[in-house]
Amino acid sequence: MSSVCVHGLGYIGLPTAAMLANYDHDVSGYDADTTVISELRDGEIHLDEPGLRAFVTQALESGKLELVEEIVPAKYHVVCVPTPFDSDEKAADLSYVRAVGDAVAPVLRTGDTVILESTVPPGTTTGTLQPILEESGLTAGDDFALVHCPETVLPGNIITELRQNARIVGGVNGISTESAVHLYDSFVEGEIHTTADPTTAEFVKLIQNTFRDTNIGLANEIARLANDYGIDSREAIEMANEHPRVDILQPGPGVGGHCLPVDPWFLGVDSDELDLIATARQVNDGMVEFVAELLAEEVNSLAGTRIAILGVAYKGNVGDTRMSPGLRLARELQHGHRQAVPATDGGSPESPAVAIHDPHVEDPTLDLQTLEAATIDADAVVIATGHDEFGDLDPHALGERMAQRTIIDTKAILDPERWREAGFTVRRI
Ligand code: SAJ
Repeated sequence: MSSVCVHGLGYIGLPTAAMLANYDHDVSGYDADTTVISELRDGEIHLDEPGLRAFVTQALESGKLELVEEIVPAKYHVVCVPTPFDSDEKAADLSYVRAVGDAVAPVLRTGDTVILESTVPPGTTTGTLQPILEESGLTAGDDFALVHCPETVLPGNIITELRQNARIVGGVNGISTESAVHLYDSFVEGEIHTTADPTTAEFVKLIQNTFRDTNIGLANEIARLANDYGIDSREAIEMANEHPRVDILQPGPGVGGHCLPVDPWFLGVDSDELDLIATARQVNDGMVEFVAELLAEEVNSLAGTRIAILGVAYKGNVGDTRMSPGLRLARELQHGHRQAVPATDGGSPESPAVAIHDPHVEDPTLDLQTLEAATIDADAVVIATGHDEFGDLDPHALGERMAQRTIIDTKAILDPERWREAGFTVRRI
């Protein structure tokens, strides 16, 4: 089996490194953040992902995964570093990709393969990474293989999807593509497809997440329309999806995470063609304001009320809060929302007191409270994340603690009849 250096031990890199090691490759796991390395050495996994701890432990204990503080020569370099988006500049921050290029170039040898898995604007592999690597004096395609192979795994199900998902492999030439296919073939059970070049593979990844974001944007607009008509959007979408060629996703408080809210903008970095896609983004971002409006309708005036937000992870059963709709709603209620908060003293709107609770999130920078503390004397509760725990909430126990029995279920995980029977006013998106 081959030697592989995995660059970046985050949500994608760490499981990928462990996967390759558990499939008998000799893997060096590198992260520029030395605390990640030292925590992993102490047996701490910094990510909340089902099954990951045991999977990584197995790889480390077998000796096949070694944690390294310097980049080492390897037959394969697999790059899984973050590529954040600067929404003000409308530009992707490729500094981590460039840093990997700078660090790999001095150790690159003839016959090696460099695979970029990070999500990037089309053209990055050949336009940004390739020239940096070629500072080694070697030429991509002739001397070393250069490939984009986007990761596609769903947080919460990463280990299964790493094995089972189809992969898209686009190299700068046939030999590059073949070399990467050979590596993925050692653990991927899904189909491995090849594209003409890395740019197509980069584009494919972006349009996958854009399809999902735009579809959710449609669902969210449908939810707002359904609200105007006084009907249940979930029932309407379920019925619409009975048609064999209709598949509308679910509405909610907005779209979070590090992929769907960001990747559609990557498509527009070098293009002015974002119309529908940009509108869907705005619809999704506007959902927190819609939730605040629903709240204001139910408690009459938000000023002076206590609101409990349950769920600040970006989606159900994960602990990741990046671009979380729950946190955005908290900020909207406390600082941003003007229409829902009537002015009380000459135009200065008064905000409600907002408490947050999330059983999956550990973050000392957030003022997270227990369920009891967050909901005591609350005038309304908002379910902002579809954690399984929230589906098991007892309406009687919750109602006894609250000042008013109002619940906004943005993820439709509660049985509305049961909660209405317990005296609750229930609104859902
Ligand atoms: N959401 C809805 N309605 C839905 C589905 C999701 O509002 O019907 C929301 C979620 O609550 C969450 C957000 O969308 O806030 C994103 O969640 P997600 O589960 O749709 O996706 P991610 O961001 O966890 O992972 C996506 C996946 N992409 C696709 O399904 C096309 C995953 O396969 C990618 O690997 C990942 O992005 C990535 O890394 O790009």
